[in-house]
Order: sequence, then structure tokens, then C-alpha cells
Amino acid sequence: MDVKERIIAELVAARDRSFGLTVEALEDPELTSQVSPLMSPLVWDLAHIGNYEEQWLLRAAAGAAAVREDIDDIYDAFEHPRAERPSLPLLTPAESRAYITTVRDRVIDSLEKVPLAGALAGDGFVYHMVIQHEHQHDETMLATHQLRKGAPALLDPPGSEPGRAAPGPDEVLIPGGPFLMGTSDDPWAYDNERPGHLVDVPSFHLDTAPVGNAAYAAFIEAGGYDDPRWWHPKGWEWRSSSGRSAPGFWYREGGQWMRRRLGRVEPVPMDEPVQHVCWYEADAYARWAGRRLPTEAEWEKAASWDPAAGRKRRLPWGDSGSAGDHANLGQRRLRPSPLGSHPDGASAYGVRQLIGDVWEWTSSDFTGYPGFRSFPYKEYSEVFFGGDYKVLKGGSWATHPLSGRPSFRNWDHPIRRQIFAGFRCARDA
Ligand code: AVJ
Ligand code: FE
Repeated sequence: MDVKERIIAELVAARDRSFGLTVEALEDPELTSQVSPLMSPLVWDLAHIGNYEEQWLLRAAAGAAAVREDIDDIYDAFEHPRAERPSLPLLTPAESRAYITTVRDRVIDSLEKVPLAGALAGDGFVYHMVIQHEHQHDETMLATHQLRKGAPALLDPPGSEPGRAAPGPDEVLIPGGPFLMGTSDDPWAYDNERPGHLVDVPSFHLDTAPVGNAAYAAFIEAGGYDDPRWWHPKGWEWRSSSGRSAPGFWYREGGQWMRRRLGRVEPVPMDEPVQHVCWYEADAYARWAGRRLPTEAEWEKAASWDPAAGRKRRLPWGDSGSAGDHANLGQRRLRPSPLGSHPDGASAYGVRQLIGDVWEWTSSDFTGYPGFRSFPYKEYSEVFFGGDYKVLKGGSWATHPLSGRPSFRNWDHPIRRQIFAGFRCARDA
């Protein structure tokens, strides 16, 4: 498959996914109402996907005429914070579907004549950016579905049980030394992953699996939420003012932990990675356990460096072959895989489940790498540098495989827990 055929196939797959998450059965008010001030109405995400595609693939890459310049403002994420979006004169669900389909048809027609050359379209960059953008909003839409109470349950796809093997050691030593962080030559990488640069990482120990629900429940049982010794001062403030005392969507029934997951209620599976914890909770757990969160550099080195070959792998297990038995990505399962799953996805150091399952909080703030250049626009990454954001790595079960790479960087405020985020622990060697 050449680059353009691949682009078309990925555009089609992304759109199938977006329409699947906004099916007509969900018509008003499921699509137009706001389930939380943290999220957009689903119909905003849907038309925003098409407007972004219009701006980058039609107007910028193909130099074509605008379809709906008049709605750029409504779908500009910086003009209107999420809380404000339901009060905008949004396109209806039917209008949104028609609009994004018109844009898509014109993009496909124009692709034949657009040379994949130059800064924007060279190696297909801007197309890859738009494809990943759609999938990122699809993950956001799944977080919106998760927040909705009393919604029809999303169904687990059949036959999706992952391969498992007995867990290995709890942690491994990652010997000190330099590794290549980020990338300069991945045609799918965003500006914030560039340029690739050497970082010397001192020896440390890293957990071979994310922290599981059983371990996290032990932290709760031990009174972890009531002891300020474990909490960052701002975390203690968050804990006190929010009144939270368990991960998002957990509640007690009798002696048992239950959870609400995408419209159904079930006992918390104790062998799954914990998700819906904020950075402050992850940080407190780690301190209670006598450990700490890994830095972003530690995490990425453990996920991508091949010490025998002295080079970076594109994925933990090698340079190609995404998802499948290697990782739980792309909404194939609607939950993290149990601890010990996907042994074929282990990194060179024997660390498992780095990609997929849950986003992993790191101790690092979101900033640009040395030599960072904003491209193609400041609002993707640069405007967030130096803000109150922590870096998350590895993607979740809801992240598309196209973004499930060790160099990919996600970020959010340390109080956020509607995203599919968990963590693993590290300690100094
Ligand atoms: C990288 C997930 C933080 O959702 O705000 C979507 C991705 N950027 N549209 C976000 C994004 C522009 C971004 N995150
Ligand atoms: Fe966006």
C-alpha cells in the first residue's frame, strides 16, 4: 500500500469509528446535551472533527475553497471552552454528519492532485495529523459516554479476551545510560515529540505492570485518602475539597467495590489496572507504597530503548506490528486488560502493558524538547507548555494504534480523572 492508499484507508476507518460513537440511535438529546462541564456535547466533537479536516486538508494542503468558513469560530476549541459549547449555535446531528461527509468527499477527491511534499504534506504529515486528531476526539467521546449516567450500555466486542502469561518479576532494573527520547523521523509524530535527542537516565527500577485495582484498594483500606503524609500539598487540597475517596466511578455495595463502566454496573475486577485516578491520587499511592512515579524520560526509555542494539524501537516489542496480541488499543476491548496480559508486548527490558490499557501518569511537566519548533500551529502543543499539566504516556484501551507509540505525549491537569488514566511506580536504584 502506498502512502496515499494508506491515508485513504485510515481516513475511512477513523470516520467509521466516529460515526459508530455518534450513531443515529443517540439522536437528540444524547448528542446535543452536555453530560459534564468537562466535556463537549458529542455533536460538537463530530462537527469539530470535520472543521479541523476542512481547515488542514482542504484549505491548507489542497488549496481548495472553503466549505463553511462561517462556522470556524464555533468549532475553535480556543475561542470556546468546553463548558460554553452547548450554548453555541451548533449544527444539528444531521447537519454535522452531512457537513463532515461533504468535507471528506472533497478531501478524497483532492488527494490525487496534492503532492506529498513540502513542510506540511511531506511524507503525509498533515494527513496523519488529521487522522490522529479524529481518533483523539473519538477517545474523548468515549470519555463522554463513560460520564453519562443511565445511558444504553456500549457493548463489549466479542472474542476479545487477551493472551495472558504468568506475571514475571514485579519490577526490573533499567541500567543507567543515554537513550534517544522523542523522534526526528517518524512521519506520524506531532511537533511535541520532536526533535529526537539523547537523555542520560540514571539507573532505576520500574514496575513490570501498571498498578492494579487490588493494590489500589489496599491503599484505600489502609486509610490512604485520610493521611496527608502521602499527598502533595495541592493533592491534599484536591482530596479535601473534592471529598473523593476512591477512583472515579467506584462505589461500595455491601463489602464490595463496584464500578459503573459505559452504562453498566459490575464488581471492580481486582486484576485490572486501576483507571480514572488523577495525578494526585497516583502520586499519593506511590508515596504510600514507598515508591514514586517515573519521569517521562524513564518511562520512554523503558518502553523503547533496545540496550543490546543501542537503538530506539518504534514500539516496545519492535519496529512494527501494532495492537493484536501486543497491546490493548483502539477500543477493541472497552476496558483495560488484566495484569499479565499481552506478554508479546513486553519491551526489551521485560516491561509489560506500556502501550494501551491505561494512560500512565508520569512525574514530568509538559514542556518542549530542546530545539522544539511549533508545527504546524502553536495551539496543538506550545500554548500548553509551562502550564499546570502532567505528561501521560502509552495510550489507553480507547487510544487508536496510530497514536500508541512510546514517543507520543498526552497531557492533562493533575486533578483530571475522566480520562482513561492509571499509572505504574518506579524507585531509585
Ligand atoms: C492531546 C488529548 C490533550 O484533546 O485537548 C484534540 C488533543 N488537540 N484537538 C486534547 C487535541 C486538538 C488534546 N490532547
Ligand atoms: Fe480538536
